[in-house]
Amino acid sequence: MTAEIIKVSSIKARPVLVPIRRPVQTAKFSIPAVPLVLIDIETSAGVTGRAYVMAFAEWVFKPLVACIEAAGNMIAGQPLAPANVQALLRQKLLLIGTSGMTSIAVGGIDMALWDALAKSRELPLANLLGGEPASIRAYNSCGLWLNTVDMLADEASELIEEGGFSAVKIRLGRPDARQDLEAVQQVRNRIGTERSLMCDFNQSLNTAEAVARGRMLDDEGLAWIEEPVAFDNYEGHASVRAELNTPIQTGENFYDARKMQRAFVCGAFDYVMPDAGLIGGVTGWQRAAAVAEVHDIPMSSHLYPEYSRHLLSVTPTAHWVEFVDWANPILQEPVKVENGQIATPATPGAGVEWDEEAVSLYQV
Ligand code: SMN
Ligand code: MG
Repeated sequence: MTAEIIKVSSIKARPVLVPIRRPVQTAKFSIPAVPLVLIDIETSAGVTGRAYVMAFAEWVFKPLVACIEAAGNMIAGQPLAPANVQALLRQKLLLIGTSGMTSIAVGGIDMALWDALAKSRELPLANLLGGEPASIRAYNSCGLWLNTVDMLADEASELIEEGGFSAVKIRLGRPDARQDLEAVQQVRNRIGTERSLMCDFNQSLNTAEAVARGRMLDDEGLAWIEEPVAFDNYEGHASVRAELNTPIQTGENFYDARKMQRAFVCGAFDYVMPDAGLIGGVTGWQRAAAVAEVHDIPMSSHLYPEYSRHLLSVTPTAHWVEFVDWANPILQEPVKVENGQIATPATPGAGVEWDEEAVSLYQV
């Protein structure tokens, strides 16, 4: 018996601007409402693959939608074989490059193709990848932005209560270092020592500042210090790491497994957290997961909890899933956290279906 060869028929990309309860404010950027691009890929089997990608800023909508649609037109008529499609798209991008926007387009298309493939086989994505849908430990990343220190303890309590969380992440990088220390201590006092507290500098420091702030925070029991310096300053990450006991986390800006490997060789991190969109979707994630396994590095996810729960279900060194609820308003099945865990759905595909009424409300 030979399996039917399913082909890619067409692609649609739609921008939506989704309201957010606690607007993103880091030391380097803000996101007042969440700009997402929804991708629908029709196939000859009649199943539709779906994924969204984060555009990060509204001005990116136009070029990102154009990039996804142009790439989608190039793959129309191709077999539904995500790894081969990715190789083709990366080859087409050889000269223009696969960082940033082009990588997000490739990653989003890849996720939607894997969703279509899983649906066509009537399997949850985690099963198609050779594993089983698992329950993944989550930290709440939906708050503790660079806001007034006085409001953070109450917000930490709210964040913990939103899903019985055992961990939350705080953003740091205030102009006055003592305010960062104060913020960490206020939150720690509220959540107690039995819960984990991660922190993220969002690339805001230079190496010397990062060493100084890291030393200041080193006895606060932080689970990790994330992106203390520019993401591609691997040597800087390594210098900071050499000075501290607190583990260094990075990876949300890696756009392929090779960058991750380079950073590892430089000694840049203890933990890694690729972004499923930017690393090249399911295909790119699997390659990154192999690098993490080889080097025994705990691997967490960045954004995209819907896809990440399937991916972490099959990641040998799975660590934490970052919970953000930003796509929930447009999903038929919003991501839920119970007892601090995200359950991976056992329905075919990734479990990403649009609530079309909400989509029409937020489409721009
Ligand atoms: C982050 C990145 C992008 C958007 C919002 C927040 C942050 C994180 O670096 O790790 O969550
Ligand atoms: Mg981060």
